[in-house]
Amino acid sequence: MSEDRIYTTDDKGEPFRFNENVARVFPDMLRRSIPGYAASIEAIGSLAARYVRAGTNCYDLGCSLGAATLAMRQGIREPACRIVAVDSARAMIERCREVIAEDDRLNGPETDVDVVEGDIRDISFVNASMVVLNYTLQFVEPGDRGELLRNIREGMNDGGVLVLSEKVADENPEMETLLVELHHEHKRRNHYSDLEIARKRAALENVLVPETVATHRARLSNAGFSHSAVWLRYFNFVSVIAIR
Ligand code: GEK
Repeated sequence: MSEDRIYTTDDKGEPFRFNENVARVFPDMLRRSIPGYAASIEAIGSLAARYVRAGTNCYDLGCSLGAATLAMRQGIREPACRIVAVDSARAMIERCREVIAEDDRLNGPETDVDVVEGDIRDISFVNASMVVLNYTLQFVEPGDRGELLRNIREGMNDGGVLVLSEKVADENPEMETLLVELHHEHKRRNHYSDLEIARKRAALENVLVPETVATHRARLSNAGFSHSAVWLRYFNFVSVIAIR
């Protein structure tokens, strides 16, 4: 796995982008940066086993290199399903296609996967029993998030599951400061320097826009999801499941 050293050298003070440099080191970046990332992927596999129905579609939105897609593929117990993996970053999609082709070769394509380069705001969702937004909604403009969730919900079957994982903000400024500091300590333990942490934070400003857990859950409810629950929280990173 290539090591993420992007902000040791490569800093021109530009906003963060999902380019070739990022795609090359991405698994290492997520593993060292997102507390709870591995747990989110593991749970996506378990939820696929429980919720995905025969002959339905699953969507992995902002699939990056396809980690959640592979977890769903391994978890699905039913026949004739299809996973649609979508990302707008060409560098991610190119590598994701290689990852899926390798999985086809090693494990056989029991569940078909379509890897689509595109914006998740432009996708039509149909006959979906599972939809995953694993740390992706945070990159969508806040004003577009409600409509996206309504579109997703409209394309889901009754009883289908949405997994929404996000970096979140806290309503209370003191708690917010504490959670951010705990996250930065976590990154230091994972061998990011103070300079790398500070540069990455600046690059993500206005690119990754976190909201509170209450805002996310209210939006899910407004979009028509019947109930939701936080199943994972690790500092300022949460994962929510919502049922159609
Ligand atoms: C994982 N889910 O490994 N349309 C399509 N893709 C988008 C959009 C958009 N509007 N906005 C952002 N992306 C993955 C990790 S990473 C999380 C997801 C992170 C894509 C973007 O190109 C990137 O690949 C992904 O969302 C977010 O479980 O980097 O913190």
